[in-house]
Amino acid sequence: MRFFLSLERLAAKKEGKKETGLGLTVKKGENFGEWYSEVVVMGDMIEYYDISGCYILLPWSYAIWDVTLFLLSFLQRFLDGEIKNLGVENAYFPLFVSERALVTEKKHVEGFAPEVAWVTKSGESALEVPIAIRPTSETVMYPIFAKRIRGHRDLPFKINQWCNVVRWEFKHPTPFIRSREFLWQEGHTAYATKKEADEEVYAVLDLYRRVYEELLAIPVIKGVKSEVEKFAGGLYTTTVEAFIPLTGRGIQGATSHCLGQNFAEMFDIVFEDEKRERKKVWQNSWGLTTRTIGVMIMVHGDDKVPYKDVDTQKLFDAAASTARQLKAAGLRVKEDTRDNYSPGWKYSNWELKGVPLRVEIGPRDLANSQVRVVRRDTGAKEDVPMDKIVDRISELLEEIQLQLLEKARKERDDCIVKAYTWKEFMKALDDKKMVLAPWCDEEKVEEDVKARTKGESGAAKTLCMPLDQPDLPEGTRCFASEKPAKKWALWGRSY
Ligand code: 87F
Repeated sequence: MRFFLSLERLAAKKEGKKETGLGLTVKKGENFGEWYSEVVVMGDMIEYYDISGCYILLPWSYAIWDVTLFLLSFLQRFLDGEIKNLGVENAYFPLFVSERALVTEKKHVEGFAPEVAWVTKSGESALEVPIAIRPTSETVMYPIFAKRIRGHRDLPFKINQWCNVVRWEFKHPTPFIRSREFLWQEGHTAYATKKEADEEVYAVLDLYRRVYEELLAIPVIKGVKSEVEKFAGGLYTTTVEAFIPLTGRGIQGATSHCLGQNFAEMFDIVFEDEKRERKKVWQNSWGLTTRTIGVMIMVHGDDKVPYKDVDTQKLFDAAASTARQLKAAGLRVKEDTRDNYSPGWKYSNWELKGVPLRVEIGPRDLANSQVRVVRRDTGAKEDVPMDKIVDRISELLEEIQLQLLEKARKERDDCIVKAYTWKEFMKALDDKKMVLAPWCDEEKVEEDVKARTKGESGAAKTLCMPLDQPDLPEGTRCFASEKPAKKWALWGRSY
């Protein structure tokens, strides 16, 4: 799968659309990669940039990040608010990392080293020591943890940062899904005991589940990563895994790690406990990125670009009053008062951007003191009396949100197949399914499965060991090694 369109072709398509009123040229089910590229460009979400793997997040997509994560009015600044509810404070650390700090925790950077970008020059002169651009902030933050954590009263110590990070990836880039610079929040915390750290790992994981399910209407599976797939610098990694039905690929939605005491050891983050003994702290780190936006487009994007004629008379006053009421009720409203486009063209334009609910006001509506409300997901139209607009539209938005989640959940569930044997496993993979299989939980077996499934569309790997485990009767064997199975693991190809 390639997500690629030349800049020129895209520009031409965009221009062509303006002139002809036509929208997408490919269907989601026919060429998913091209469809995705078209949607993010023609929906005014992304502009391409002259550095490969870097994209401009236009207001229409940035608003999703903003609204979802900072300002979401009806869920009250959802994620930021919830992070603060966990007792975590926001702070900001520098973009640049010294080489010395970066290699303090060798194991953590080892596998990632090729992805680290360096600044080597200022103007024409070489820097005395090159400076790395943060790919993640463990090595930036933990010296400060070491300095500020002294006694048990300084714990727990909890910091979150909203920022950009840079990872010079060499895999094929895809807007939102895999870009060389992306936005995220990274939470970093330190506790006196493992028990407290464990509890937070799962509290944060559930928060991430809620971002996906409650805000973006995307079902996710909570689970633990295998030893092969976990973050090597930590103790264990938990994940929320989403699924893209059309490509049959799993995708990691966000992660919450328990780092154990590895970083405490390397950065000397110690505290004096009640008995005046020196102890290493237990640490976690967790992050959620702008990948969320890409997953949302991939799961819920559609081919809808209708074009129809309606009365072209502009009823700006009625539109303004409607918008005012809806905004006062905390809804996000955009009035489109452009008079150089036909209503049909405007419908197409907003459909392309994914607006869930359209309110039309024509002369007949005005005469009847009503507006016409059109749902994107079902296409259903209904006339709503002007004095009931706020209640009815709030209700409809709630309903759309729930139905989107249910629809995506059903589609996802239909793509999970249980396999007890290698043959069943391969059949399911070929059918673009995720596979739930009894597993012996041995690293060598996972590497072996990877090797045996390596093909054009990439090897299969464990996505996670779901927290919610089906029954595993005594005597069940691993689908791959035929050794006694220890747990159910979810396998699949992934992004
Ligand atoms: C790329 C280059 C250098 C991922 C990297 O998941 C280092 C890294 O440490 C690296 N790519 N990682 C793992 C990040 C771990 C962790 N950091 C805080 C998270 C969530 C937020």
